[in-house]
Amino acid sequence: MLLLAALLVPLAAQQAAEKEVLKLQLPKPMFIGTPTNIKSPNLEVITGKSRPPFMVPVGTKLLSLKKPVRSSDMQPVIGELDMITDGEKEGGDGYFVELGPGKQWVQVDLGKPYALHAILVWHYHSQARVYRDVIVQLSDDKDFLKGVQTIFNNDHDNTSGLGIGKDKEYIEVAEGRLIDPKGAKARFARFYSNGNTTNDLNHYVEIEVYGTPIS
Ligand SMILES: [Ca+2]
Ligand SMILES: [Ca+2]
Repeated sequence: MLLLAALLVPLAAQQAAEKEVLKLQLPKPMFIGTPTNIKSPNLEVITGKSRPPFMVPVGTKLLSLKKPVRSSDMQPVIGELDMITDGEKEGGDGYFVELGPGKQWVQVDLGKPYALHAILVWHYHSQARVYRDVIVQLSDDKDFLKGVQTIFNNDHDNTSGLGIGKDKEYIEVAEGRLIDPKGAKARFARFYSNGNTTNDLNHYVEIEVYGTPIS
């Protein structure tokens, strides 16, 4: 009996944790090499290396493709909001949405809550830039008034007034930024930014949200 219990427990734990590599389709890089001309007090150490494979639970799927997008700026300067979830991730002109200056957000509606296992963001990748005050929040409330979980925040000095973030700023590259929601459950994902090192405007090429159904 004791032996049986000892065998069963590890097996169950193994099944619950069964993982596979997240498969991504990445756009072509638009610049090569490690940019050294960007100075920022909260910038991560630049290694120039590509991201290692990221493990997600077996069965994780892309949930955000063609899902509706809302924004604090519903009339973008360039492009349309639906370009943020259209699956096109190239870096050149015609692929990015440009939102107005200062603090702006966009949010993706997955239609219902899912358990989320990976989120990728491409703000802009035809030139090395750092976007300011990148904050990613999850909620089941479309207005983000209740049940808000913050899963990424690199606003180290609280410019955006959503709290001090402990994450580092980063340079945009073609592989996008992967944020780990660690299985958090939510229907809506909201993304803040506050200009960038080139100008005061806010840009998105694509957002991808990956997850599994909630049983
Ligand atoms: Ca796109
Ligand atoms: Ca800040």
